[in-house]
Amino acid sequence: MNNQTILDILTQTTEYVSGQALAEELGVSRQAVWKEIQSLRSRGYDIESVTNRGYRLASMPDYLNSAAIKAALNTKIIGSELTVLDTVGSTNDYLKQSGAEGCKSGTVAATREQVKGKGRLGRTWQSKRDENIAFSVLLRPKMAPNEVASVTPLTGLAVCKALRGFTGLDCRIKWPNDVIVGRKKLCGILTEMSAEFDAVEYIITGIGINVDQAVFPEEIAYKATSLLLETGRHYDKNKLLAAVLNQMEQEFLRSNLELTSDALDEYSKLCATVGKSVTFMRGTRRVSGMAVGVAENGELKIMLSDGSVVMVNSGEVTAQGIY
Ligand code: BT5
Repeated sequence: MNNQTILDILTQTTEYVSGQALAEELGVSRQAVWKEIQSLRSRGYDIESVTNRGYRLASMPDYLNSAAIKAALNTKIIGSELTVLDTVGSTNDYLKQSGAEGCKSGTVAATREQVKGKGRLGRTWQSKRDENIAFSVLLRPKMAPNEVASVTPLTGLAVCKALRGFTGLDCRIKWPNDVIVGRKKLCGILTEMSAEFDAVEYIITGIGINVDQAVFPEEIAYKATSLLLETGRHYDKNKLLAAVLNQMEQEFLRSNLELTSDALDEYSKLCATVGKSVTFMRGTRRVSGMAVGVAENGELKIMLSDGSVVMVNSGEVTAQGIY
């Protein structure tokens, strides 16, 4: 018998469901239902049982679990296949394997623990078990590899809006796609793709959000923050993850994965880098300028001291006042 199915039924109602009804719906014995209820209880699901009425889900475990995420999801594509792993090296790498095996567009892999989280350019992403959210989304858009650049800012925009809506915090985007609060990093995004010469096979967008972590390792403590540190509150990680997935689907469908003028406008307004003095590497030289906007292809527009405007598409741009 499948846990998911009993959970699916119990999460869809606040009423009691009789053991008989569950058994009939699942095509199993009442004894099998009872065993499964015991197993769910041992994993942290608080399931009440009342004679002659049946079972009722009183509360779910606080850690990431697919039933709770699905209960708060209102998407058609993103999350139509959704797995929550107990532990994994990297959710991006996990989905790469699923992508190679043909998983469908919109597949999501989240994990309670990520032990080899990846940042950009070979850096690492640190995350503690059950304290933070780490997940990846695989998409199979019909686009050329050079069009994929829009996905990163669109994801940053979606995550930033979802976090603002969910927490009320004044979250901003640090170009290209960190989500920050004040001067500190709350969320990192890593987009990777597999492509043929002229067509994308799949894109994987991996997102790490610091939720309940109160203490960060020394080397990142000066620049990392979490929802707990910012608000003093514990947020429901399952609802938060669902809110981010809901917003991502809305943003992606609305823009057809292009950086439309509406999306660009919103992105620029939420971008903390725009309007700041910045420095960046040009060849071997460090150059300073003023970030004046974001271009349609997601590049950062920087005005130099002679008034000329240059575009920067990746790499490191350091904005004054932000880590
Ligand atoms: C990122 O890279 O910010 C992308 C992070 C993406 C993580 C997600 S989690 C799910 C999915 N699976 C993966 O394996 N990865 C994705 P970057 O801009 O290169 O920033 C990395 C730098 O952020 C590190 O070198 C640290 O300085 C810092 N850092 C590491 N962990 C952090 C944390 N939890 N909070 C804030 N900063 C952190």
